[in-house]
Amino acid sequence: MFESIADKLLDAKKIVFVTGAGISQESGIPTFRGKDGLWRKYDAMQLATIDAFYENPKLVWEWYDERRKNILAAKPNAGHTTIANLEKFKQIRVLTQNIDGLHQRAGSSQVYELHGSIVTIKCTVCDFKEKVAESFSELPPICKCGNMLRPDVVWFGESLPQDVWSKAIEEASLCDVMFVVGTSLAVSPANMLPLYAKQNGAILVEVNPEKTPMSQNMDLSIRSTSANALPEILSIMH
Ligand code: BV8
Ligand code: ZN
Repeated sequence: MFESIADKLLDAKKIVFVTGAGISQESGIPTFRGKDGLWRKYDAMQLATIDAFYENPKLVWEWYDERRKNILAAKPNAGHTTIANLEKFKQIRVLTQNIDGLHQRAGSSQVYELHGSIVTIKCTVCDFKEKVAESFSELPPICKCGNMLRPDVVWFGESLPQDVWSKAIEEASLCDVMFVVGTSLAVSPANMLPLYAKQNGAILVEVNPEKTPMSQNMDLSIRSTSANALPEILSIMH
């Protein structure tokens, strides 16, 4: 699958992976598209907003609790483990829209969580923040300052963590090859990262069973699943 860019891959110093829900689909975690994107009768895009949270914090917490249970029960797949193993050969950076932490669990050491993490919670008012230890007896859980706790994720209409976003732009602008894996590129500003790489003359490779809005900008489009396609990159490195 990757023969046409094998030389570029072998010459590359820094390789960046921009990933989305598709890379975790083969770990049993639903994507946001189509029927997958619905929880009970709610559209994920509706629930992942600060308005939905203040309108019905218990409902939003139940959604994240259920997703966290699925995610903690899931295992990284060959897509995640390949990216982690490539660190033996190249400088690898992962810029992910996923909040599931599966890249880190697969062993990737440089992961930038653009949209936060489902395994961390924070206070809606004070600067309290901690990893989720146990499931909560009462929803929404209350902080010691008396205000509601919330998942440490970025909701629609909220800005990305500035330090993570500026680092992501830097890495995208300095890479030799960028793989865009398992994302519909429907959400901004994350969907602009391939543009930064293109501006720097990087090789752009897409791994997705379906076309995306940037397919025509790719140097190579692999119409396959990530767990099926990515391991082939390793065979080129050996
Ligand atoms: C912001 C965390 C500044 C929470 C998420 C109108 C027009 C344009 C933009 C906007 C607009 N109105 C508002 C905006 C901005 C908005 C936006 O982009 N909206 C979209 C919907 C139009 N963006 C924001 O609000 C961002 N903040 O801009 O701040 C600002 C502030 C105020 C006002 C304006 C601007 C914040 C966005 C972050 C939101 N949080 N997640 C949670 O997860 O609960 S986004 C969430 O959805 C994910 O993180 C991800 O980013 C996105 C889903 O996309 P994908 O991951 O790509 O998944 P998807 O299901 O869509 O696609 C899966 C793909 O995988 C498919 O292509 C499929 O073919 C493929 N696939 C499937 N299986 C496999 C596979 N590929 C490989 N292998 C497989 N096995
Ligand atoms: Zn607090």
